[in-house]
Amino acid sequence: AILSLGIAQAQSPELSAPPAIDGEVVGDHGSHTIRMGFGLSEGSPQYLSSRYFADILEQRSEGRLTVQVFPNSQLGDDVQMMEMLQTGTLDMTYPSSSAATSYVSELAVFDLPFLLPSREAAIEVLQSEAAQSMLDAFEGSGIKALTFSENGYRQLSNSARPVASPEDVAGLDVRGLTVRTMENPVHLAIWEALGANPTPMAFGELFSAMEQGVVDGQENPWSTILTSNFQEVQDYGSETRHVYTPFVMMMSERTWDRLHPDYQALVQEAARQSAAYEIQISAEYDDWAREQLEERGMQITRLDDAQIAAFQEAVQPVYEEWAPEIGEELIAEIQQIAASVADD
Ligand code: TF8
Repeated sequence: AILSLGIAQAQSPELSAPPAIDGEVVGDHGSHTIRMGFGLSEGSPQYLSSRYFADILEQRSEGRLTVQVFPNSQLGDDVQMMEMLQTGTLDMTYPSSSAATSYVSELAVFDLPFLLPSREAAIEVLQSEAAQSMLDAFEGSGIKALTFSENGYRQLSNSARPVASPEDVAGLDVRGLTVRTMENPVHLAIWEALGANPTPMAFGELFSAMEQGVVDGQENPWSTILTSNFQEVQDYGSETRHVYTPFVMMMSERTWDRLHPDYQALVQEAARQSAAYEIQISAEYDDWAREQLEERGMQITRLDDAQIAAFQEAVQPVYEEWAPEIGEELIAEIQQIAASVADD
């Protein structure tokens, strides 16, 4: 009877199980309920790793620390939830770094197109001292940044036409694609350079904007496209990998300050462990998601090196405009870390 309801049950990918929870139980320093909101839906790597984070806290505090998870932008978008952290009306959130550049401007380095050539390089960067100083730089903002994890390589999808070149984005005889971007100036510059009409918009409004034809397309990792059912309103995908976006797991400084130092240490450790798990399943999920999208009818265009190079060339003006702002030295440092992996 349940099957006849006609609700398509999404098949699940085969994901690694979370590592067993070990480590000592932390002493009794009172009970806290921690509310965590974020943008993606149940089933996303972000959601699954948040559950793991909750399990670690719960087990190692013998149930004194509990985490309530609110997915699907139900408490607000990335920007709004960070503001809620500052005022203390929400305990935790998990935005894209791109949404947080108004707090820590250095984070915009991650918005530069084609900066991180491989996941291995990206992960090395996320674990670097340079990345740790970006987390530390939140101090005093009302937000305690705990760890980076992976949103992933962003890919273009749209409802108008297959895209294999910047010309396909800009349109020759037809108008340029209207592409939703995050509310981030570097992303706006990227899509302007490609000849699109970039339209910044909160993620939670995106599905209906595409459904109603307000925008032609958007760009996000395959896993996000699938877990958000964008394939229902987007016929075409292109494997552009134009930006690698990290997530930042963060807590309200007010909540942090209320926690006993032993609880703080536990929260920090659980954040790192769940981020490591998220990074692992994010890759597994993303590969699977691309296949699933094709199975569900999305026409995905893979781009060869020459085609990617054409995109890279078209977005060069973004570096000219933004590198001085973000810091030439920081960019060089990140590129060097990335290159050290490529050379291995
Ligand atoms: C975006 C981001 C989002 C995430 C999440 C929904 O496109 O990539 O998918 O930050 O909060 O807005």
